Amino acid sequence: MADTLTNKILKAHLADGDLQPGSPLGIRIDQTLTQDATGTMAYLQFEAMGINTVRTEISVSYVDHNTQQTDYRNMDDHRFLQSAAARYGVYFSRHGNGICHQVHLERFGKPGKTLLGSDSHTPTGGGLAMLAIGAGGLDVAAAMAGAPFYLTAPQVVGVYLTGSLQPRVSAKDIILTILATETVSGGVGKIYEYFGPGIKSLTVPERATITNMGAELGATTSLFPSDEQTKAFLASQQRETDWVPLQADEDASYARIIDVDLSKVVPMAALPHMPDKAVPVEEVAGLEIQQVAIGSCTNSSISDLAHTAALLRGKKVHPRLSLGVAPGSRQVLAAAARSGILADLIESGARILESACGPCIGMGFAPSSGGRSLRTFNRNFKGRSGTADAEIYLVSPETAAASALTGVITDPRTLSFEAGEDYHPVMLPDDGMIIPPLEPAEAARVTLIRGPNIAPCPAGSPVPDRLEAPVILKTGDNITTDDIMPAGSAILPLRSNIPAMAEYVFTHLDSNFSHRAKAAGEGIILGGENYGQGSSREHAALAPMYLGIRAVIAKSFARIHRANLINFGILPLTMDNPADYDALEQGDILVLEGLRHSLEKGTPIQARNLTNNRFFSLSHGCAGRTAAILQAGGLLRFVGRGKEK
Ligand code: MIC
Ligand code: SF4
Repeated sequence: MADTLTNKILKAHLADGDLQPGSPLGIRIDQTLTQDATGTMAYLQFEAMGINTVRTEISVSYVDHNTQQTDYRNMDDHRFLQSAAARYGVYFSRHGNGICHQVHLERFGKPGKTLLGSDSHTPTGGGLAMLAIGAGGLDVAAAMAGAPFYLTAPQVVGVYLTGSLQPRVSAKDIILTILATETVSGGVGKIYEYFGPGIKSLTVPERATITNMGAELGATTSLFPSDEQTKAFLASQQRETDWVPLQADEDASYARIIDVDLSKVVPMAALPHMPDKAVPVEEVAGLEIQQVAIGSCTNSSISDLAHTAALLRGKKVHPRLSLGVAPGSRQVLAAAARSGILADLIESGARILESACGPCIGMGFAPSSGGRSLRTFNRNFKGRSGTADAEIYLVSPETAAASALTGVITDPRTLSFEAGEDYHPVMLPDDGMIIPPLEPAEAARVTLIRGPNIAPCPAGSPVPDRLEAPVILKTGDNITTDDIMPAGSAILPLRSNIPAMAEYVFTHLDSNFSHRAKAAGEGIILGGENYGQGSSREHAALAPMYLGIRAVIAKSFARIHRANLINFGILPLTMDNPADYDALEQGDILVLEGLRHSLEKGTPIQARNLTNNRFFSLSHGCAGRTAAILQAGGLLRFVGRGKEK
């Protein structure tokens, strides 16, 4: 039977279950990546599993999210991560070496391999024909321990590309165009596979921009074939031997096909505060801006910087605004320096920021109050920039650079500038900031370095048979993990200290949440559609669990967050009749009975709202392994019972 590329890779890694969309599936994981903000928990959990060394082909620990070192906590985390990498056979990419997804693409990614990363933008690797999936830290720890990764077998959606991009239109505009119609929840349970004659003209970094932001569709991942472009990219990294040709069979069938004629794509901007609110730039052209930021794992490749510099060369950024540029990796920064790109950026007035996530996760470069900021990033959720009332627009590097010159949102096609091909930047692979794993005997002698901010990971408790608890908070649709467990410079240093971090749960939406939850002892959260979209941070489950949240009732869930809730023993419940949402209010006391029986038998749960004496029906959608994890009180306890192979 003709196969999609997705199914070919899944079949080659099948460990459990089958590929029938919607059914549970376990796959072998070849590579893992962690970053510092999710990594400390992941290695604490790996330690709790009692395994000596990782059982993957390659595992890499990156430090890129919190590099500000405003006090001892940050460096303490880094030292812990470095010692854990040495202890468990993991590569360690040091602080300053670059953003995990960019560096992984450059140095470790291989076509046809599976990659599981404790970061939602792990699908960046799909640009290199890897099946690269984002997950919570605990799932990544389990994969490092050699366990299969469990997911719901996805539907494969084909994206058929024809034509080629017009000048000053770029890969970011392609994915923003797709987001505008597919929306931030359209990709849940799906893998987007790109094919067609249009892919030939797209380089690996351009493909990676598209697969990176496939995360914003809610998709399991996105995937490009491995072809001559892939070979050229690997050759530029002196890794040509890692290349294998890979593509879907000619007559492979897809659940649905989206047609995109690249020659018709125009510069796009996602309006505040959702990545899918994308419109042509010309519709918002002329709006005054105070800030421009170029970088993040979406748009920080050397060609992104070359296009930016070509536009800025010999000119100055508008006096009203501040332009920040964060190259994606040290390799990109060095190539920019050697080729003259960096000098042109500096001379234009750009502030060169560290090769790290930086402003993308609210670590500095926050906009002014009520400010309008143009960013080449992937998320513009309210408050994520560090300024609650700022307006963030997501755009391509070309649009960002053009607007940095004029001070207003500008369609780059309306300015004249050279393409940037004359820079000829050369990427010189240099692994000097990547510490390879130690020999096993030496690794066994390493002790983990734990600073005072590193608290043990709290464990969940088994789902009770009866739960009587209040609704602590009622939220709307598309609640993000940034809403649930915000990041930013004040909160990110607490990632390895759940009791301290729990104080900030929902703090931007409701500053009293943690207080109410603790006072209630046990509680329930009520959500709308696509609850928990966005990042992979398991802290958005772990910290509520610490506050006594036992169940989240929602209209629907985002994939990674639902898995994280299960991993920490919190029931993810959907309303059988979504209209019941309207009859529930914050403060209502709910009684949920027969929970364990329902987990065993897969039957619906009868819930009663004691406040208005209404009954309604809920489903958990769990069976087999996921039901058993909830019954055990989370994945760590489940593994502890020896049920995970
Ligand atoms: C993000 O972009 O939201 C993050 C910060 O990279 C997160 C991970 C985290 O919260 O540590 C993600 O995308 O998973
Ligand atoms: Fe870092 Fe931003 Fe990418 Fe997340 S989206 S990994 S914070 S650059």
